Amino acid sequence: MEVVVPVLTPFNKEGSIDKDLLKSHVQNLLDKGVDAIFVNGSTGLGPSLSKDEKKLTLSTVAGVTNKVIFQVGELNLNNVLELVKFSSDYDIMAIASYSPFYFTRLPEKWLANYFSSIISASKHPVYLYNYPLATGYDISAKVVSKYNLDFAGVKDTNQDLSHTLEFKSTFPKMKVFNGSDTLAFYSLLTLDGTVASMANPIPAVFSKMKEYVKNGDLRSALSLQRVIISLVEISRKYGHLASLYVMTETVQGYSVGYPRPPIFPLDDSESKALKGEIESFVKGLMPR
Ligand code: FW2
Repeated sequence: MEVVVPVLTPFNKEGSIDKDLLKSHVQNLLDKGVDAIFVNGSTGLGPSLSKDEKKLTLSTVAGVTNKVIFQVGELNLNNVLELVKFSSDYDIMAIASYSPFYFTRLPEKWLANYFSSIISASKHPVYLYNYPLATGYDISAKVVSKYNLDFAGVKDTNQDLSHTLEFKSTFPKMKVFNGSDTLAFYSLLTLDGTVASMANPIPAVFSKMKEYVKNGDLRSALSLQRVIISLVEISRKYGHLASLYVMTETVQGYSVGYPRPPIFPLDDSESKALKGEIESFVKGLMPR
């Protein structure tokens, strides 16, 4: 059972990646008990990172830990395969990719071709990142089975847990994660773990929840899930992705820089209001 963090990518005001902030954030997440780091995910603004920036996030995070899943998805398959090749020099757990997005009505077979090209090129295990709401494509267990895609794992970002569970029942050996913060407890209980953006600001809550689930104290685990849901609701009011930067700084006490437009940083009054809400919510409530 694992807590995986889709790590935020810290940018400076000019829009370049701040490697030092990324390194120290990753180190803190590991110190707080998370099991692995998902690099270039949605939370890491992966779809807006260039190929070279994706390489930079990998080399930076791999300098801290080998518990890394490296997301390589792009709309140019040559770039994707270059990233796959680049990853072969690193000792990491796995690579992952979402579907090519934006283009509508791609035949299922083309999507399968995209993933099988990655699988054939990779020396690392390959995980599917299935996020139908964002990509427009649902690479379900049935699709994976139909095209014999040899995925070692899947991160299914889906509010329908039964959709994620179908991967486990179809492929018992596959590592199966759900990627929704609001289902983290259920993912820990029924799957191989959770990939949770909220673990950026509150890693210790997730590791505690995992411990409760392990020890069978489901009531306590569920009370932490409720805390997570409340924080997700607060963050969504201001824009979830940008809010995570402010929340992480507020709760953890260090800067993780800024998001990069079109994920606009919160302005001063929004940051202040969000900080106020978080501080009053968090105070005395939970381990940090
Ligand atoms: C990622 C995740 C979490 C997301 C979820 C979407 O890569 O950022 O899927 O936060 O709202 O796995």
